[in-house]
Amino acid sequence: MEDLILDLPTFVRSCFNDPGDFLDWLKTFNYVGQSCKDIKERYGVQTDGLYYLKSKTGIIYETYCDMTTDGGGWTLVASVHENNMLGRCTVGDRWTSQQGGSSVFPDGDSNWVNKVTFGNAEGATGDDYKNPGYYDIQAQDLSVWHVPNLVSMENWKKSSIARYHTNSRFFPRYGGNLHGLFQHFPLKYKGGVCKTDNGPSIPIVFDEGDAKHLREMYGPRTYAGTEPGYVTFRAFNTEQAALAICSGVKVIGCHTEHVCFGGTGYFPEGSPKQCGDFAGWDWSGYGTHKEWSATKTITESAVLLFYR
Ligand SMILES: [Ca+2]
Ligand SMILES: [Ca+2]
Ligand SMILES: [Ca+2]
Repeated sequence: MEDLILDLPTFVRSCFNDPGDFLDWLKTFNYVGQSCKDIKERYGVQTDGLYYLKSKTGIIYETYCDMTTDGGGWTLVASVHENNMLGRCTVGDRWTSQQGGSSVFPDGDSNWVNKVTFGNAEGATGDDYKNPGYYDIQAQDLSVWHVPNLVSMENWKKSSIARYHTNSRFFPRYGGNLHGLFQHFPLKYKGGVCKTDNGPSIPIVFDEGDAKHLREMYGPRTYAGTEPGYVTFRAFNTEQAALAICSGVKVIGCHTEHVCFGGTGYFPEGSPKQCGDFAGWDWSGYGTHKEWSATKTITESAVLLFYR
């Protein structure tokens, strides 16, 4: 046993063909920070990929860091994935409700405001993902990627149908991250009315794709109620259901369920037809891109959320 311990460094080194690979492996243990921005600043790392992070309370977890976009330092904290558009607030609808879209559970699963974590970084395009960074990292800006389902991590960036970030350092005004923001703007059914009580719409800068193209991935009838070039938080609809995020648009209308995702667990209009992680994106048929329906491409892409 003692021999094994003494020989451990030799043994570990022997697992790598290239001494350079061994050094890279060793470095992943040295690179521990509270966020990808920390790691970037401390070690000058410039490679996208998985890194270990440590939360304030001591949880060590692994997530993907975008170390290149706009100077890098972006931490993947969550992904919102729709596994079954026809399952209306059923299994997998973690960002709304897995309890059936009933008025009995109007708040749904509450994952936007709790500290429950699920999924894994590498699986972020195959299921929902949420790590401790979601509530632990004090961020300034948000970056969003729409990545087709099941694309492998090494191809996320080049396969994204849209990538953008905010650059106005808006998070500190609202609690420093999404967990804080949704305390300021609770996702409560009947907690407000559309247009007047929506949360902030923050201007965005595109890293892949453009504002017009992203807006036009939603149903044609939504265009009159949106403005491209923003990310919006907590948008109510006509029936006072609260949706969490409207990606790529400012909402100026009330049919927010066709352009926003996540939120409360009860959507009265056509109940439970608008209940689910991607809400009513299929209102005029699945992936048809007619009337109120989004394209199949955006419907079958996960939304990856990053902080910096
Ligand atoms: Ca669903
Ligand atoms: Ca989901
Ligand atoms: Ca509606």
